[in-house]
Amino acid sequence: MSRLVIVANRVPDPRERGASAGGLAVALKDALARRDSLWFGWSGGTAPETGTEPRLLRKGRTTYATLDLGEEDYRHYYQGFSNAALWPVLHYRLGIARFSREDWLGYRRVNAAFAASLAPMLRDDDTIWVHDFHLFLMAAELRALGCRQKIGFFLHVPFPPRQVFMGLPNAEPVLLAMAALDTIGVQTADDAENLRGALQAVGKPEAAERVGVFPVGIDSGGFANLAARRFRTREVEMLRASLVNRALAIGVDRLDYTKGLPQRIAGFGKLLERFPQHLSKITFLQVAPVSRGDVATYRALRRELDEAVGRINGQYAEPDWAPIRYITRAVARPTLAGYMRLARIGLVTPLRDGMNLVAKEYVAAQDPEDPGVLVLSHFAGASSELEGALLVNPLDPDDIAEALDVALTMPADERLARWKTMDAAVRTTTAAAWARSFLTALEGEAAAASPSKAESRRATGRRGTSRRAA
Ligand code: ADQ
Repeated sequence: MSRLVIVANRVPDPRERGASAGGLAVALKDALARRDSLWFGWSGGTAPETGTEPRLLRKGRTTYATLDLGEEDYRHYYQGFSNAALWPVLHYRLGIARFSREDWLGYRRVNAAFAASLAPMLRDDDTIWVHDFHLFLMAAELRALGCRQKIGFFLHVPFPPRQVFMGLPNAEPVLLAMAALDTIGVQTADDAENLRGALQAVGKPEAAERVGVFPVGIDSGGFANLAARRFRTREVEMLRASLVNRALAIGVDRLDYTKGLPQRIAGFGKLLERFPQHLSKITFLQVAPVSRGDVATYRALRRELDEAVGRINGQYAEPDWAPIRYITRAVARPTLAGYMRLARIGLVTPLRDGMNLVAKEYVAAQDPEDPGVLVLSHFAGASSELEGALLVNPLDPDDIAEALDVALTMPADERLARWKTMDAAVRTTTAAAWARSFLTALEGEAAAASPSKAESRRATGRRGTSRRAA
């Protein structure tokens, strides 16, 4: 089988395995296990100038090739165009996007530099799969260098309606560059419709036809096992003991303005105000490690949350109960899995989200005998698959409060019935299924069909690496 070349802004650290590895590494695990692969992208480090010769590291059948970013390029390509312009626009937040020509030039420069550095490493029959909005121009740059391989692209975040995207001063060159792709994957039918509309508007109807929907998933069996095992550990036991029989609601997010955290805190405050019967009966644990702490919007968000949490705790806390526990440090994934299993409510209320894997992880983590309730934003991609969730408008604190009240009083048989439909969905659209269906679209049936070793082991009931790694 031909080699798979993954191109992504960040390359995972090959020393981190299984549960501790980054999201994309986990999602691609099965795809990478079945064939030789090259993973190319940014090392995560900076240097005076962006590198040209990638550092190579081989592990198993995968070679990791990384470049440092020059300090200017880090500022303009990463902090600037990717995080301050594309990220908000793609999440429908045109009003807070910051545009500058220097950032756009930096973005073009890095996409071109990555392509120039990757091109000499490519073999004629490689299949190239580019990930996410940092690298919209990559395929066009590779084509300009004469690369004729199949190139696919997956957008992990939403794609907004054409009228919103066109607010990006460089919308047109970005869309034109996407016409160089053979397969363009997005998370939901809405994203596909929006992207097709935008491609048609710039005169690329043939590219619009290459857009397909590939909802990303998790390793649901692996996560369920992890949660069940971690449930019995000291950390989870300590949390359980500290609740003193109160219900736990949990939120787990990167600290990002797309995740709807101030609105979520306000919704929880509304619950305490409007439904005082729950006072001292529920504890809300929000885990939100700081991300992009060097961007001003993110620092402002942190201050806003500190204040909101303090206000609600000050207003409602008792000497033996604080309504909100708020952690901005990272918590290890296995521990989070155990916490999710303990929580009666999973509170996942992004203002916009490509998919939101936390919603799926919460479902997978539940005890099948006594599952909790998922309160989920209409505006997360996951809402189209998880029909058993209580769907809310994340901008409306009253809606969140009412859903929390329903969740807290929901009879066990309804909880179970709702969870079963969600669990079936999460077990169907797994990470492995996502990668397989995308690669089938890109390469054709035959190339992507043979099962990986990990899948064969699972099918025959033998312990696979995902379980051991957890
Ligand atoms: P993210 O915006 O990072 O991903 P999400 O899909 O929710 O959002 O989370 C990714 C992973 O990070 C999950 O596995 C989650 O458990 C983990 N994580 C989140 N908060 C954490 C915390 N506090 N501590 C430890 N781990 C945490 C982008 C898009 C999403 C899309 C994914 C995958 O923005 O919409 O679902 O890519 O395509």
